[in-house]
Amino acid sequence: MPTTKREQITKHFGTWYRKVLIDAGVADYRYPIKGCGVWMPYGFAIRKHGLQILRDLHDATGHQEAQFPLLVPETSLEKEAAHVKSFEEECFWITHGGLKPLDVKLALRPTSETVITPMLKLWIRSHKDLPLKLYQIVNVFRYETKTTRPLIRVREISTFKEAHTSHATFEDSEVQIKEATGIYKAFFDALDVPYVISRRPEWDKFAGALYSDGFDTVLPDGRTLQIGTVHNLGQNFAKAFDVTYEAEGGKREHIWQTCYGISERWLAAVLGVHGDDNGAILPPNIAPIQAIIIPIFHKEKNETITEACAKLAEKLEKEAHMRVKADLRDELTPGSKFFDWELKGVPIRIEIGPRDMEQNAVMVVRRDNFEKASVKQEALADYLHEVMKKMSKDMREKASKWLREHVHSAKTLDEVKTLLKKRAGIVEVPWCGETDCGLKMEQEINGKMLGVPMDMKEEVSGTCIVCGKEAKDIVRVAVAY
Ligand code: 5CA
Ligand code: ZN
Repeated sequence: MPTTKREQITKHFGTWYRKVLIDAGVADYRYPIKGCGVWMPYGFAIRKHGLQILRDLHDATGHQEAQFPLLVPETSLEKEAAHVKSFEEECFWITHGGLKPLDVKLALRPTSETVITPMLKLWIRSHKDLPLKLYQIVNVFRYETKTTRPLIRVREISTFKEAHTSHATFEDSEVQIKEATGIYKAFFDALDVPYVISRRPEWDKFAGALYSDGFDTVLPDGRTLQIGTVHNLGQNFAKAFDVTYEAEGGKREHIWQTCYGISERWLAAVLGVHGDDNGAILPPNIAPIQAIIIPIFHKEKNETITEACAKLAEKLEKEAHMRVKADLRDELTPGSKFFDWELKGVPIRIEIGPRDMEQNAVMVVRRDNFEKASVKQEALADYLHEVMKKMSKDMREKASKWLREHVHSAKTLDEVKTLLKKRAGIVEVPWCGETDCGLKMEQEINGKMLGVPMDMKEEVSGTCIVCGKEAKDIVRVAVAY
């Protein structure tokens, strides 16, 4: 019996990851343009289920889905000074229409503040139009110069969920930040992916924002991955595009904005956080196939068993409302079918052999721990729903425990360096709050400051690990993707 092992995935994560993406039929980045990949049918199906959860969470909280153009005129992109400074080098630029040079260059949107805000100016008149909460799920383009990695750092971000909200007051925008944070928590909880939330330091906040909060998880190689960000934009874009509303006294005020984004990185996190040496392990919530039924016969094909498998698949789909498939391929042994579906991360395997047939039972095997149980057919539907719930809970707990074990605290630069050299995960350290010390810290440790914890009460004590002055904050640092 195979057991869950995480040797390959932790020691050779890059190799494991690339192989699983292609061999499991998730995504293929061997396209002739760097950082652009293909969603293969199985990956596309996982994506669809994940996005449904994300859409439901937004729709249930009064967000409206819309879609804006891909192209941004340079004249719009350059309106907000900090924004253009950060993004102009990261844009793909269109300079020609056919063979004729364009009067105004067009950028492929790197994100959509400068696409959406000019339209808000047309739509928002009075306080009655606020709040306005919009989102879109589209592709955006960034000319990334760091090493590209499938789903993790791509140049065509093909699955960019960006929400953009407008409010009458700063206080309302702060309430929105809390709601957005709650939506992202719920999303990652549904994927059983654990995270920490940190307020990014000034030098790493989103260009044009007052502040940015990042969700980070730790991948099996000990590096952190930013899996989502929530930004309070203040009135920076509203002022740049002069978007105002008529307040109750008749006075015109600039709107307050927030935005928050999640990309296909959520799937990279799901694969990395849950996978084992046999391949992917998908949370039942987003698995395109929740249970795979495999006929077991030794020598020759057994028609009765084959038929029972096909029938059971149909029955579970109809009566238990599960996504089920029977693997009736003649040319493969049961063993090689197991291998295939394990690689693809199907949560539950159902085996039917001659003995099971006699007892009117089936064998149920969990992908996450290979636990087996013989279950009577009549009790199967309820049993499977229970198992899926249990599995999701166990996966979340296992992943959370692993993350907790990869958060350390340290009191000196040397301790941090040693921990990060071993790729031990996240380290919490005291910091005086000065930018100079922060930048020096990043340089010394060869890592990044994730920022001040937003998901726990900080008890600040000790001295800055760089300058030795009294600490103002505890900050998280890590080697980040
Ligand atoms: N306008 C804001 C909110 S939508 C924005 O663009 N924020 S962002 O730059 O932080 O991007 C949102 C999220 O997209 C990031 O937290 C990160 O998880 C993901 N992301 C950013 N760049 C890439 C990339 N090159 N490949 C894959 N995902 C990315
Ligand atoms: Zn300092």
